[in-house]
Amino acid sequence: MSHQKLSIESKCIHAGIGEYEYGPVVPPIYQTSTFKFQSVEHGAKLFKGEENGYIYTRMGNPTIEAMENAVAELEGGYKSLGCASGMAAIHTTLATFLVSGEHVIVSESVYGPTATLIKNVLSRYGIESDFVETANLDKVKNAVKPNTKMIFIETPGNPTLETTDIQTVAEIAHENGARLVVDNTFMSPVLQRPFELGADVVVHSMTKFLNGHADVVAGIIVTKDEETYASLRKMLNQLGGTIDPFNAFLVHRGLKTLALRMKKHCENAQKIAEFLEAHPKVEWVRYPGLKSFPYYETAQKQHYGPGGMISFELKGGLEAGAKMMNSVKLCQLAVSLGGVETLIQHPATMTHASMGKEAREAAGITDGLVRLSVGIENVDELIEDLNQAME
Ligand code: LCS
Repeated sequence: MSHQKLSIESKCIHAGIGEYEYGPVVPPIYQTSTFKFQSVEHGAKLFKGEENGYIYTRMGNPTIEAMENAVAELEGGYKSLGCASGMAAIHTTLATFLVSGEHVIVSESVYGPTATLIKNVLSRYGIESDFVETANLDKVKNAVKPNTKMIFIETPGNPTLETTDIQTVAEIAHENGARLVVDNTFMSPVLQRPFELGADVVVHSMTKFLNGHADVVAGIIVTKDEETYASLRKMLNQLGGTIDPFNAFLVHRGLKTLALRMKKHCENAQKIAEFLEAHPKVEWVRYPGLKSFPYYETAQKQHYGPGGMISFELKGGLEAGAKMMNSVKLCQLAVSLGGVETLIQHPATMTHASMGKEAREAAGITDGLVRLSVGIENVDELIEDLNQAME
C-alpha cells in the first residue's frame, strides 16, 4: 500500500522505515562518524555526486535519513534535514535564503531566541527585519518592502498562541516574490500541515512534540522540492548544525506515538482550558479550542485539533502567577514543551526574557502570562493539582 494514501496515524508508525541487513523492523543506529570507501575512485565519485552513498555523518547517515524521511512524509513534503536543535534549523534556513541587503518579515510572537537571532545576529550580516502582528493580514501586507525575500511565521506563536492565516500569508509572500517559512513546533504535522496551505519551508524544534519525551534536543527543516533541499543541505554541511544518529533514532522512535500523543494532549488541554476559563481566580485564558479564542476561526480553518498549549493570566498578575507556579506538585516548573509531562513556566522571565520588555509588550507577552504545556497524565489529577496551586 502506498504510504501516500495512509492516514496520519498509520504514517506515524511506518514512515521512513526502509530495508536493512537482517530485516529489522526498526532502522539500526549507525553510530559512526565516517564511512569506508571501496577505492579512491569510489570516494571521488561519492564526493562528485556521481554515485549515491554515505561519506561522513555531518553530510548524511542512514539512521538520520530514516528519521528525515519520516518527518518529510508526515508533513507531506519532499525531503528534510535533521538538525542539532530547533535553533540550528532556524539559523540554517535563514542563512540559506537571505543575503545582505534583503528583508524578512517575522511574527511578533515567536520563541525569544528566534527573535534575538534575527535582531542581534543576522543584522550584523546586513539582513533587515520587521516584527509584525502576522495574525493581522493588513499589517503583513504593509510590511512588505521591495527587498522582502522571506516571511517567517510561528503559528500558533510562542507563548501568546497568536494564530496566523497560513494560506493568506503564503499568497502575500508569493505575490511579492518571497518565501514563506512556517515554524510548526506548537502543532506538529498531526494538527497542522503548512505545505497544504502553501508554505515553502517548514521548521520544527523536534525537542518538543515530535520527539515528545523531553530527552532530546533536535530540530528539522522540511522542504517540498529538490532545489530548496539541495541549497539547505549545502548550507547545513557548512554550518555544521546536524543531528547525531542516536538522537535521530530517539526522535524516530518518538514519532510512532505522535498521533496518539497529540490526541491525548488535545483532550487534556481542552478540559484544562475549560476549567481555567470557569475559575474565578483566572483573568483570561487563550486556547485554540475555546470559542473565546481571539483567532478561533483561523484555528478552525487550519488546525486538525486545538493542541496542547495554553496561556493564561491570573487575577493578581505576576505575583499570583508566581505563587501558583511555585505551588504545583504534579505539573513541573520548567521551560520546553510538547513532552508527555505537563510543564508550567513564566515567559517574561524565562523563555522570552532575552527579547526585552518592549518587544514582549508589543507581542502581547504580559508579565503575568503563564504558559502551560499540557502532558498526557490523567486530566482529573492535573486539574486537581492546578486547583490546589491556585488556592
Ligand atoms: N521554535 C519554537 C516555536 C520553540 O518553542 C523553540 C524552543 C525553538 C524553535 C527552538 O528549539 P530548540 O533549539 O530549543 O530545539 N522553545 C522553547 C521553549 O518555549 N521553552 O524552552 C525551549
